[in-house]
Amino acid sequence: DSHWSYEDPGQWAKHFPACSGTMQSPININTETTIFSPQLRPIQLSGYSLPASQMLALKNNGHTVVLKLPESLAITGGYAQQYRAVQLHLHWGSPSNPGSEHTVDHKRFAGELHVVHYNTKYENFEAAVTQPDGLAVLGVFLEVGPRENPYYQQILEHLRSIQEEDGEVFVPGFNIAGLLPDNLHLYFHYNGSLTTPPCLESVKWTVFNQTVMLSKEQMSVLVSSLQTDDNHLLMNNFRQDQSLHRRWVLASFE
Ligand code: BO1
Ligand code: ZN
Repeated sequence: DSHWSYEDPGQWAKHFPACSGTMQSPININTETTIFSPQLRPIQLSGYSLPASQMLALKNNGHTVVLKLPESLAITGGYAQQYRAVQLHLHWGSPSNPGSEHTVDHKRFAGELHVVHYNTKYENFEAAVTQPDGLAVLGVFLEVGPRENPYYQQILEHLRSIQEEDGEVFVPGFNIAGLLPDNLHLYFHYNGSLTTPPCLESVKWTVFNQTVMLSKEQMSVLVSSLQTDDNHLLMNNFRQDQSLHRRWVLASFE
């Protein structure tokens, strides 16, 4: 699964045919054509506050930085079914360009956090990833603001020690919910895919309307700390937006 790169997304479908499907992610969210759905309830998280004694693996996999999450974290509201957390990771641009995957009215944000979960009715992530209701990913837009964000700092302060591909470090647990916006009521929802190969169309996406702020210094640590296999800086790890085809985007708010 490592013979793909952000340099040639046109080649992805050669090895991973799902990448040319009709329910791909990310998408541009056109706020003029979303459908207000009052039955979309606030996203409810449980077990997201972890003690510092619980160490978590943080890894540079050559495509992103991944924080492995214990299965005790779960989404218990907002979705019709229960989903257990697996990992979270980030997408970003370069020192001069934003790098979120989703865009809103064609605005690209500085970066994007993805918290990946699988439906508890399946045995594990591998079983769920091939099912249309298998995964729930929470997407959070990152923007540059005036203050250091202490929750993101729990990840960012370790990036220097995993600058090489496959570098891994164990970091103390913290309140993972602090990485998400305060307001979990306002979001967009649609059916899509993994945004990287194998691009499987198994993701019920939630993209929050409220953004999260990182300082300018934190954003520059994110975009300039990690390397890929060929010792180049790991930058611009976002996919271009994909056609909606027959899909609609729901909004929890008017
Ligand atoms: S994303 O959230 O749509 N950007 C996304 C994209 C790819 C994966 C996860 C989320 N990939 C999978 C790997 C599996 C791995 C799993 C959990 O992530 O294909 O091998 O087990 O880390
Ligand atoms: Zn992602």
